[in-house]
Amino acid sequence: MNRQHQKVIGFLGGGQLGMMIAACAKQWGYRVHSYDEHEDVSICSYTDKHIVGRFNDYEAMDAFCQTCDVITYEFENIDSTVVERLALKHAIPQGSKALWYASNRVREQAFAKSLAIRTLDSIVVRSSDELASAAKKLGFPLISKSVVLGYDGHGQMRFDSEADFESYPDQLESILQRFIPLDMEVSVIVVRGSDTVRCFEPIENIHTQSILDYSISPARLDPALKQEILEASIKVVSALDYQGVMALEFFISGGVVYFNEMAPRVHNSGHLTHEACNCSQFAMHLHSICQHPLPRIIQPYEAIMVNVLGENYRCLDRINEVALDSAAAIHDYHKDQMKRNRKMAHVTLVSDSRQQVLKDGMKVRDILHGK
Ligand code: AIR
Repeated sequence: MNRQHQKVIGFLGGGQLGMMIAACAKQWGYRVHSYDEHEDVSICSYTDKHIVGRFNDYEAMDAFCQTCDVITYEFENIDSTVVERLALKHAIPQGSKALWYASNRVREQAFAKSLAIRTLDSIVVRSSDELASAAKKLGFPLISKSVVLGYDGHGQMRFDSEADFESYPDQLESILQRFIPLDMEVSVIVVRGSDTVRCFEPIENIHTQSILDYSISPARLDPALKQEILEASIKVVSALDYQGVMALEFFISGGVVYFNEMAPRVHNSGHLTHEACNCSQFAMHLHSICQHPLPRIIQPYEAIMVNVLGENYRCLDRINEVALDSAAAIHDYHKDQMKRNRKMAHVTLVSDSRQQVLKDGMKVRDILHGK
């Protein structure tokens, strides 16, 4: 029998991130309603009711929220001004402030600076002429990142000399930064409840062509840098009056920490918490938005998570046929269409030995790459 008295959790956005929170919500006995621009999205494997609509349609989103007890968003491409209006009437514990900053790189960088968190120098550009004058100040190599709608490497370009500026699309607003050699890219998954803030162990991220390739946890960090990163993360989540899971990304270059970006939602790098920790980022997010007390986070395992993109998806079945010392868990996103560079699934491996889990993780990655 269904526990029909249970709360309805509403999801704005129904991709894999929403899907994994929804799976946890269903396990706990909640009902799930979802709203997305597309039919047949990942969350549909778990949802009780799915509505298709635009992410800037206040009336449709308001009608959707009326059917839910608590609402969460899982994607930055939702209009923050609409969420601001909705939050006046409905329970949206993440609020709209974090979304407003995170959906625009100029605002996001200025916000970090206002909290005295170190960022890379950046200049806003809108044309190849502006690129040329900014390049004189910053020096090569450079990277431009579009101010809005830039996830998974969308809207990023690298420039090694002025000759590369020709390919820059006119009118595109980007922030331009020096492309610096990195010691490490690190993310922190932080969760803020009604009266507690908890952090997962920092995670080491390896990107290939600006898309997360694999993540390792815990990150091999100098204790002082780890402390600095955790303090900055707690400062951000608290300043935004945010409730839920938030991810912050940092660069470490020459032993110095720089804030890169934040995501007011669960995060790809945090997927490994599902197997590595006593409480996953998905469960923590639910605890937080449902106003439950937050459990203390414990991570008994060394973990690696390998992403599976469209071009690697056909090799996924081979993973279960290989003998590995570490336990490998496949998470399929149930997407309706396979595309190059589209995240289709991930594989997490855990072990008590870091060396072993890295070895097995690289084996899995090789299999996915057809080796
Ligand atoms: N997502 C959101 N920001 C970054 C990522 N990866 C997730 C969300 C969103 C889904 O990606 O879960 O709903 C969209 O995936 P796709 O493949 O349709 O672009």
